Amino acid sequence: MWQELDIQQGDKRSLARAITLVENEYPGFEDYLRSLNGQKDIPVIGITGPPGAGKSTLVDQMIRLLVEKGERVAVLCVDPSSPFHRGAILGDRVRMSDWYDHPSVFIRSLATRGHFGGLSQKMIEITELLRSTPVDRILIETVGVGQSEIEIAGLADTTIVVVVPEAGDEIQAMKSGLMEIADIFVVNKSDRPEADKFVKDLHMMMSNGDHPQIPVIKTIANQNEGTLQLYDAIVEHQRSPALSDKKAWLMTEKVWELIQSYKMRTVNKEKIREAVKDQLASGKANIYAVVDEFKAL
Ligand SMILES: Nc1nc2c(ncn2[C@@H]2O[C@H](COP(=O)(O)OP(=O)(O)O)[C@@H](O)[C@H]2O)c(=O)[nH]1
Ligand SMILES: [Mg+2]
Repeated sequence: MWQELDIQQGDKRSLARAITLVENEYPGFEDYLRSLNGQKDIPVIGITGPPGAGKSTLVDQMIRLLVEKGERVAVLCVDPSSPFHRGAILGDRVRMSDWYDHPSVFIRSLATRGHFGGLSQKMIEITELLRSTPVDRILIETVGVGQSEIEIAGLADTTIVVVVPEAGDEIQAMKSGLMEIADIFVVNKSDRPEADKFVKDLHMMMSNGDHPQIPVIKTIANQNEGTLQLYDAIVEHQRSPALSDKKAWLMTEKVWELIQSYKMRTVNKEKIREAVKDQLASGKANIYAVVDEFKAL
């Protein structure tokens, strides 16, 4: 089964199959992941932002640009609202189908729930898998901001936060967390009249306080405007000395995340629920009795 997978030669069907097997923790998947020795330093670009901000449109334009430059691109999409799958609405499907069948492009959606292991664990493992294939760049689209648990900052070398121009008040409400994770801000939908004011406010917000000055790129993704500027900003970030420091931090984050997942593997929430019910039924529920029963496993 695993031996038949020929991902290091760039066979897309093998890669799709390998991802499914890893996603479902098919027996032997851990040995398989360890056996991949081709891990190269392939730049990983994360694109995050609220639903509807234009992330997929931007990724679509970015694929076009990279393919035109002769690059091979892998795209991992972890956005439940994304049209980056074959079952999407007609317009998007037509647009994207070009890429699904393009020999230099591999696109994969990752379910946000329903697979074994945690989502972060799967994102790390699949990114490592993609690194073992002959690609030049990996793009990961995740829906971010707010309630979402999808954490891209610990995964991507360059994190792009996509926002859209909104009323001045809302920028204040923008999670300061975004400032911490963004290497590049994209203000998409710059065809909106309030775009310039928004960009100005964004710069102002960054100059107040001790936020670093993050590049802000204006784009109109559905008209392919600003894509080239974004590409330049990505290249600049990937060449910056700051990135070599970030790499150690990133790998530490990933190791930490994987250890956490592996350690939790034997902890079964259903069984905890049973034990909790017993505790509650006893009339003097003790939280530590349950914790101790499970933490030692
Ligand atoms: N007006 C305008 N619409 C855009 C722009 N970029 C994307 N859209 C539209 O916004 C909608 C959401 O885009 P999508 O890429 O699916 O957003 P995602 O949820 O962040 O992936 C789609 O209908 C796009 O065509 C833009 O720059 N300006
Ligand atoms: Mg999307």
